Formats: sequence, structure tokens, C-alpha cells
Amino acid sequence: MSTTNTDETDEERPETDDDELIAEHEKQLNDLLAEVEGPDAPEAESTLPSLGLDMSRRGLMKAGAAAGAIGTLAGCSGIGSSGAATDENSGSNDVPEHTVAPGEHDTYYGFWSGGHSGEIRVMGMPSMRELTRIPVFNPEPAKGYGFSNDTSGMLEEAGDYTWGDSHHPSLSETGGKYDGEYIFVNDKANGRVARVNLNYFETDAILDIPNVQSVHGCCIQSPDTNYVFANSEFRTPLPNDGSDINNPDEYVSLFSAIDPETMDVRWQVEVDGNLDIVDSDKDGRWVLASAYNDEEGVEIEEMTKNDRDFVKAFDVPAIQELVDAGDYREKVNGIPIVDGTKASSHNSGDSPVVRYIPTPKSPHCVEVTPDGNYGIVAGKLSPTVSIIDIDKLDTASDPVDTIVGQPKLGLGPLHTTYDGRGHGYTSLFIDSQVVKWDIEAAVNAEKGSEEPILGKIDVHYNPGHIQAVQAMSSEPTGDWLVVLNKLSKDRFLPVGPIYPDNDQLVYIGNDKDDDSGGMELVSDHPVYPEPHDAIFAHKDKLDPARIWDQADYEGEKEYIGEGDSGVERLDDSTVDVKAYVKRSEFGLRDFTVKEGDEVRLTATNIEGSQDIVHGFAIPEYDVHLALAPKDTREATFTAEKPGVYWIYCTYFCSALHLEMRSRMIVEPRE
Ligand code: K7E
Ligand code: CUA
Repeated sequence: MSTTNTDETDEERPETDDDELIAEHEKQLNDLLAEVEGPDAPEAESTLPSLGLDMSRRGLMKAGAAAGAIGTLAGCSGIGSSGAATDENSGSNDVPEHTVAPGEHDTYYGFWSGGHSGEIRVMGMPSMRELTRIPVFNPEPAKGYGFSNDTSGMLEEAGDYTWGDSHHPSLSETGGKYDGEYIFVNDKANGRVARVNLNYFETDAILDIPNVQSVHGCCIQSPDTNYVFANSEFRTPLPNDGSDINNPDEYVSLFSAIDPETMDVRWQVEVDGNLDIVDSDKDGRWVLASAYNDEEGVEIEEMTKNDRDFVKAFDVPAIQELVDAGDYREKVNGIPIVDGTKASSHNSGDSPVVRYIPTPKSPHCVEVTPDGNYGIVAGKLSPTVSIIDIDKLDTASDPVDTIVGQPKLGLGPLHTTYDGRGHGYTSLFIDSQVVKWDIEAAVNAEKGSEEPILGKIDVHYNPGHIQAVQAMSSEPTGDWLVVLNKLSKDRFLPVGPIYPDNDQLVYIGNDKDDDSGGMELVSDHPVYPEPHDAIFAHKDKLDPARIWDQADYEGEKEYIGEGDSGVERLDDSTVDVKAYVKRSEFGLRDFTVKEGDEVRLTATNIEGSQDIVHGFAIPEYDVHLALAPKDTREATFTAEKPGVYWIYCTYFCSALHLEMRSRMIVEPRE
């Protein structure tokens, strides 16, 4: 199977007229790289491969040589073992079948953040078929989300925004393993974190985090989800109430610890610089946050000035102790703010609660290895990644000594993932490649060495996140990996000027001594803009409900059984309407209200069969409930417009689906 099939397409690609822009961009990158590396820095190549660059030559020969050179290291880190290939899949040519036959199921659930679509998308792996979408920050009619009182009320209380920007889905864990209960995900746009219930695949809580504007990094605490952590990326005045607006030095970034049960913020830590991506160690102690603007600049030139930015490592139990003892600076909007700045007294002694570890240069992320030994920070504007030894966070007197390796991997390293066999896979945004490397070899090698590289493949184009199956838990399975490419360029039929992204599936179950290190690119998948990250769990980790359990909403909503339909006038301007629904009828054939009435509608789907969903749609009133079996939803609205309104079912539920109707009659008021 070919993994470097770009030569042909490169030739066919037309020149674009944005050469000037690209040249400018390249110049900026080269300037930045020159600053980091000195005058011998390699020329940065375009982030835009459509220029017709010969992509196949990039770094491959070098990488191949390196892989050969350290072939002897293979034995010491488990390279060459067959790994944990899926048992269900068997194929020829030592890459298992990635398509799934009709009627068969995938091996893994994949949860993709939807980016500025605000949702989570659920795909089967390895087929990459979309199984469903879970609306989170976005009203979405197909699931009635944002249309029933409970869901619209939740969105309203969480700021009443109509969109969000979901980036980092994080699966809840028990004992370091995915427990299939929840996904937590951030909203970069509005500083929120949401919780999705994986029994019903439905968002059940959204927290609008006080004192912060944007939340970029988001992760659960391993191994037991005692907290959810959220990093505010944009520095803002605290509180952002009109004070200090012209005083960027006074702006702050906050690290927030959220209670996953109550979805409240327990405490926040103020730091110097900013905060970006976050990941937890595997022991419930250290949480590592990357940062890219320790210059505390407000302009891009200021933000990229320094050669180093500081990873912040938070000692969570120590911070919790300070909070419990009341040893925090102040409360803002009811939240204890712990001083975690460099000058803080909590950071001056032998056991600082926040350690500041300098890494090059405007790094993009940090991801902890599945064994919990290392946090790996990708350099972005530096061609290196920095390996932080998590045990040393407690013992090293100089934070620089926690960095135990710094291999040079390629241009624009952004994210790293793991196969559980001692390898890192890092996305190279500028090179448009994935590089596979040996983690222990990188710890043993000189800083800046390319020797730990085991192979590279071209991807299409400009990868951001990269995730291997179960790599964020302590039990990665090491067979499949997805590269989330930001650009698709020439990979799909053109669909107008806003292109799909390209998620590429790579098989990583073979550790071969070749140019690619055994990585095999197996498929391309166009995706609607714009996923950032994904997380995968084996199908056995989840056990979703097939139908609703009434007990889960008892006391909050009334179950409307077969004999309970009816209209009850509460006062001159308020009417209760209750109706069951089933194939192919609404419990009320019609109902009458008066112009100006507040209508409080409650509807229950009394079906007991799985997959028989009914819709409750009232045209021109913007009412739409999606009712899964045994589910009850409510909608409250004002009947402002006299007339006849045909209520209909929106899910094709039976042969008499079109006839499944009712009427709302709104009588004019005198
Ligand atoms: Cu790299 Cu928001 Cu995780 Cu996008 S972030 S790529
Ligand atoms: Cu019920 Cu269609």
C-alpha cells in the first residue's frame, strides 16, 4: 500500500495566486526558526502544499537513515512486537481490514469534537462511519436539543449563546480506564465546559466558568475523574468588569478545577503567562499545562518574542489543601483564587504548588504517556518536543532538570499520541507529516538528536491533533491512529471555497524497519469543519441505553401514559396540554387554546420498542420535541397567532407516519 502518493497530485495542482502571502508566512516561520536554532536552521517549507512542492522528498530520506541507524535500539523498547492488533479484523498484507461489512459493528467508538459546530460527533472505528452526533453547545433540531424546556433552559443558563467551539473531549476514567460514563468537553469560544452522559449520549450539564473568557485545554484527572480541569487561554482582567482594560500586564489566565458531579468550579489558580492545553498524570497528583504566551503580549509579535514558554505543572492535592485551609488570595465571583504566580509564597519553598518549566518555543500542547512517566510537549515553532519526567517534578530543584529528552522531529510539531509500545507519534503541521519515534531512545539521546526517529509518513495536509486508540487512558491498544488534518486541498471533489477537513486513518499495529516505521495510511475521510481532537474507546467500555428509563426523570417530568392525555386550563392565560405519542397517533387528535395563552406542553413516547422515535412538531411555533421510547419532554410557548396548526411527527415511524397528526387550534381572543 502506498503511503506517499503525493507526487502525481502535486503535479496536477494549479499554482495559486496567494504566493505573496505564502512567501510572507514562510519568511515569518524562517525568522522564528532562525531565532530558535541559529542561522543554520532548516528552511521552513510551506504550510500550503498546493504550491507544488515535492512533498515526498521532505525529510523522508533523513528519517529512513535514522530509522536504520537505531535499528539496534529496537529490542530495548519493545519495537518489533506484534502489538495488540484487533482480533475481529483480519486482512491480507498484514494490515487488518478497515472497512466493516454490512451488519457488522466497529471495534471502537470515536468521539470527535466538532470545533465551531459546537457538537461531538461519534464515529465507528476503524470504518470511520458517522454513528451519531451529540449536540453540546449548539441547538440541534434532529435531537430536539435546545427545543425542549430542559435543554433550552440549560443552554440559556449557560450564557444563552447559540454556538460554541468544542476542542478537547475527555472520557471519564475509573482506575485509569475509560468507564463509559461521561465525556467532558470545552467551549473555547465562551469559556465553558460541558458534560455528556454516555448512557443517553446527551449533554446533561454546561458550566459557564466564572472569571474566564476562553477555555482551551480541558481534561479529566486520572485515574479517577475527581476533577475536570480547564485552562483559560485568553488573558483578561480579573474580574473583567471594565477595570484594567488598558493594562495588559494585569490580565490573567486561570487554571480551573471543576467538580465533575456538581459541575461547579472548586477553585482557580492564577499564573504568570497564559495557559493552553492540559493533561493529567496517571496518579492524581500533577497536571501539566502548556502555554505559548509567557511574554504576556497582546500582539502576535510580542507573543512569539521569547525562545521559551513555561509549561505549568500544578500539584493538585497541595492546591486543594491550600483552599481547604483558606489560604487563598481572594474570592472572585465566589471562587477561591489561589496565587500560583512565580512570585507567590506558595512557590518559593522546596515544594512549589506550581512549577514553571521552560520549553521551546510557543509550544502547542502537552500529552502524558500512557504509563504516566512523561509529559510530552510539542514545540510548534521549535522542531523539537520536550520530554518532562513526571517523577522529577517532585524532586528536581531546578525545573529545567525535569526535561529529560528533547528529540528533533521535524517542522511544526503540534500533538503526540501513543501506542503503548514505547512509541510517540507526533503531528508535524508545517511538514505535513506524522513522525514515529522511540520515547526511551529520545531520553537516552542527546538533546536535538534525530536518532530516535523511526519513520515518517506524509499526510494531507497540515495535521493538528493525532490520536491513537485509547491513548489517553492507561491502556492504549495500539492498532489504529487518526490524523486530523486541517486542510484537504485536492483530496476530495470540490465543494466550494470552504473545504472539508481530512481525517486520515493510519494502521500502526506493525513496527517495521522501513521509511514509515511500519505506519500505513489506509483511508481518507472528509469531515465538516472543523474537528480538533478525538478520543477512542473500545466498544466494550460503553453500554448505552436502548430506551429511556422513566426513573431517570421521575420527579422532574410527568410520564404521560395512555389514559393521561388532556387539556387543563390553569388560569385565564395558562393551559396545560398533555399527550402521549405512539405509532401512529398523538394522544390528542386536536386541542384548543386561546390566543395569548401560555401553553405548557408535556409529551411522552409510550413505545417500548427500540428505535421507534416520534417527533412532536408544531409549525410556525418553532416547537419540536424529539421523543425516544419512554422519554418525556416539555415545551412552553405562547400561542400568539390564531389559526389552525397541524402538529406532525418528524421521525418516519410507521407506514402511517404521514397520517400521524394532530391539530392545535388557537381561538382568537375578543
Ligand atoms: Cu491543537 Cu484546540 Cu487541541 Cu486544534 S488544538 S489542533
Ligand atoms: Cu411517529 Cu412518525
